[in-house]
Amino acid sequence: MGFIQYETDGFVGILTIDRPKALNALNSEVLADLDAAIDAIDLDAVRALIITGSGDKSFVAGADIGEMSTLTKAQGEEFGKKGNDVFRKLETLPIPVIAAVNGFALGGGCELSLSCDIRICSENAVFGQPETGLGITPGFGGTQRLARTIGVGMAKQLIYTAKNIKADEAYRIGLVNNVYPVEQLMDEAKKLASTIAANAPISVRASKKAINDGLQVDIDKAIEIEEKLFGSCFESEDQIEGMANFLRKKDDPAKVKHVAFKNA
Ligand code: DAK
Repeated sequence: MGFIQYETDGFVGILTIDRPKALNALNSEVLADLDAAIDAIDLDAVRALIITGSGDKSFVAGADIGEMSTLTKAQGEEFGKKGNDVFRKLETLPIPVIAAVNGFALGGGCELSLSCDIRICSENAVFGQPETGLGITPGFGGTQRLARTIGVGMAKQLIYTAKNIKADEAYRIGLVNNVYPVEQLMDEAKKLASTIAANAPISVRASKKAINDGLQVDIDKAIEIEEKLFGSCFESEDQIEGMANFLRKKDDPAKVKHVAFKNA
């Protein structure tokens, strides 16, 4: 895929946005390649996905300003929809997605990380929504997902001021879960992804769906969503074996064994 590299490491998929000359900025081609790369992920073989940027300087430095600079109103809306459709596909991917933010995550780059389940970053990471300084609004979900992630007040401050923040501030406001030295970031991302991948895939997927879908509705409906997804795990091989393993352990600690969860 032209602007996307994809590899797997055990149950973990690693998707790299690869346009380093433009700091991995998102133009229409990158978005189309990202869309196709997400579609091509074998969800029977991969249990967690990591997204990162190519090079040591940037995750994604935003939507491509050159491409956007001459858009008409209609084209602007179309470009926004293209990005939103891809980001929503990522957000609703059945498996967890970790953004390993290895440098600039500005505008569309910050928004890409927000459509992932978990964000971790390197010490050189820089986050921001510079759009109001460019005469536009955030257009790939930033006005919606940033507030849902870090709270309305802080999201408004970041968007209205267009000021960038460094990794330590991103950690302080809960935009990222952890900050690592640059050279450790991918190892830590893989460790986190592998820990997730070692748990029962249907439970992890059902948990992601319950959290995401539940956040869109009122608490009574949200609890119903959880009930349905909780119920859906029963009679699966993983539920039967996971619970049997616990009971064996209670009976005789020597009988404990590692459960190799399946997709069943
Ligand atoms: N777009 C295009 N090219 C970019 C780019 C970007 N966002 N960011 C960097 N580049 C390119 C530079 O032009 C330069 O290319 P050459 O000149 O070498 O050809 C190359 O990457 C290296 O960049 P610099 O030379 O500038 O590198 P520095 O280390 O000096 O600076 C920087 C790094 C990240 C601070 C700087 O490049 C920068 O400020 N970049 C722009 C960051 C930014 O403002 N990003 C947000 C873009 S706005 C919407 C849809 C989407 C969006 C909004 C609305 N709808 C349709 C409603 C999203 C908007 C955005 O993402």
